[in-house]
Amino acid sequence: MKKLMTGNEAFAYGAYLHGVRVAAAYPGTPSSEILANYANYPGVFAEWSPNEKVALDVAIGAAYAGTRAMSTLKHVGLNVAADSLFYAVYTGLKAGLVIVCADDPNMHSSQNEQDNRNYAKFAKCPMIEPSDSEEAKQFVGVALDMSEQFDTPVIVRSVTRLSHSSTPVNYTDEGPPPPPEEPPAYERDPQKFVMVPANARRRHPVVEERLKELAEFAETTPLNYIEPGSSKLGIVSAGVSYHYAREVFPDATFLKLCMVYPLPEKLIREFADQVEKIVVVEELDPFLEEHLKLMGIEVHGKDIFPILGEFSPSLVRSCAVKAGLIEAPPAPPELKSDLDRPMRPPMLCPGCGHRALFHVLREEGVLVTGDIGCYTLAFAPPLNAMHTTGCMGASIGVAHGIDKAGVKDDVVAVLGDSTFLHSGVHPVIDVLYNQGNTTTIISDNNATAMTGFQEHPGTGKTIQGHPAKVVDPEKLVRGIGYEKVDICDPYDIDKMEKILKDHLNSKEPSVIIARHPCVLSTREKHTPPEVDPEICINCGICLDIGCSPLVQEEDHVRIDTLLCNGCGLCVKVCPQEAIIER
Ligand SMILES: Cc1ncc(C[n+]2csc(CCOP(=O)(O)OP(=O)(O)O)c2C)c(N)n1
Repeated sequence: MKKLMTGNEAFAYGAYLHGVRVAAAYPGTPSSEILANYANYPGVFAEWSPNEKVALDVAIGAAYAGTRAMSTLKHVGLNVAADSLFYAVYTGLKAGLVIVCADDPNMHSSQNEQDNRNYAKFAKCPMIEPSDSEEAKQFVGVALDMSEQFDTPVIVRSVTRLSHSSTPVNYTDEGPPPPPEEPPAYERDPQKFVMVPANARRRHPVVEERLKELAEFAETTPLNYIEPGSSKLGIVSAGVSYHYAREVFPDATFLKLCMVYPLPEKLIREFADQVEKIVVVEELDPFLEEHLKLMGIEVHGKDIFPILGEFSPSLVRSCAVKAGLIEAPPAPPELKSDLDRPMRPPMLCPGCGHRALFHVLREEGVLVTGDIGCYTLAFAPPLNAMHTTGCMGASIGVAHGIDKAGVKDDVVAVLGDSTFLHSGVHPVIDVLYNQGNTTTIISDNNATAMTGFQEHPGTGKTIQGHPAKVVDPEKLVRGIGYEKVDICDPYDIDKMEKILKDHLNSKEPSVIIARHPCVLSTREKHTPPEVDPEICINCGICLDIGCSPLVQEEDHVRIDTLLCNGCGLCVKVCPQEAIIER
């Protein structure tokens, strides 16, 4: 039987089918649905961990204990988990460990574009790359087998297009292998698992030797193969780019490399001998291209295709035409360009608590170091109320650094509740320990909203929706030693302003928890207010809160009652009292 599955559903199914019993992740687009789907299978343990490093350590622990394990993350998540990846490559494991890592070419939902194939080389960790959902399912099994055969974690690389597109998957009703009858017994082996320098020095040659064995494996594994075609042109490709290239160069000879690290040099040379010209079609970095060049093979790649962004069949085709590799196809029918569509910039939802908080921050004129979450949208007009954003958890350290540099502006750090628990705890410790006086504002909507409402340690529920202990940010920061901590609903604008002023005037480090539940999770809707056109002077002040139901008409503002959720923020900000609660 065949079933349409997204790449992420297929990764989850593959993990279940191939006996993964423990999986851990922190959400991040485009990888989040892998764990969310996996958690629905029977007889498995899945957890949302507070961050990717913790998740990978959990998976490593399970694999040390002889249980097949998986950790899934987005590309930047591997930056957070890299320390753990590197040690796990040294220690090896007792059972298979697969890390499914999804890159985001074109940064659909990310702060940077990075090609995590580089991590495979950097960490000396094998990597394989599926090109569709069927391969996604199968490759999880392949990775687990490789992991056990070579005693190393194996990374399976995805990209947004693969993770989120649906293609057919062979689906059986067969379940995974039956669970072991006895609980796993931990085999103590400190020489292998305690990476003090003396042991690590013994493990490094093992890693190097293993890489050689893996390179030999790459030569013969069915993951890498030549598809014969015209000898005039040879295409080297992997992952989703392979399908684009297949469409554009139907007659060429292909080298499909599903194992992208280590690479099969003999197979590559064999392929190179068969063709007159070699072109590498790969998104992002010239990873394969550089390897071939290092082997002394003449090859084209980034001289034809861009290093930036995401590929598509039409992009590959137009680059190939420009480079004279193929004839220009007949002109396609004219499509309406993007510019003809109405612009819909992303905006905070009507009723979002972040909006009320950032309205207050803007009114106070404070410098805001921001973080990553829905609230990052506050940087954009008309709010214009966030002045830095880098990566998750960066807001607090950056604010502390600005403060220590001697800047006289009032500075606050703002981050969400999920982000705080991901990577905000250590920087608040730093501020306290190093006598900073930064005010940290946790904009707490009781959700990991931006990535799809995954539970986190503050929500009181596990990934399966079971009740869990709540990690209360207030108790946490008080426990660390913060004495100045206040909680306020940002919709109470007057109180919020008062608390903010008080914290900014204080000489001690402090925390404000701006708490308002996410409107998308509560679905709370009140009666929309009304604008009295007789009173409205069209000053535009209400429009500055950036709420989509507020529409400017010729001589007054109108409220689109379908969109409005009746939060009443516009009522509070209107200086004319022209917006009236009903
Ligand atoms: C290292 C890393 N992991 C994951 C992500 C994806 N991501 C961005 S923001 C975010 C959490 C957002 O939740 P929260 O801080 O509570 O803010 P909200 O969106 O609810 O306002 C996640 C998971 C990321 N950008 N970087």
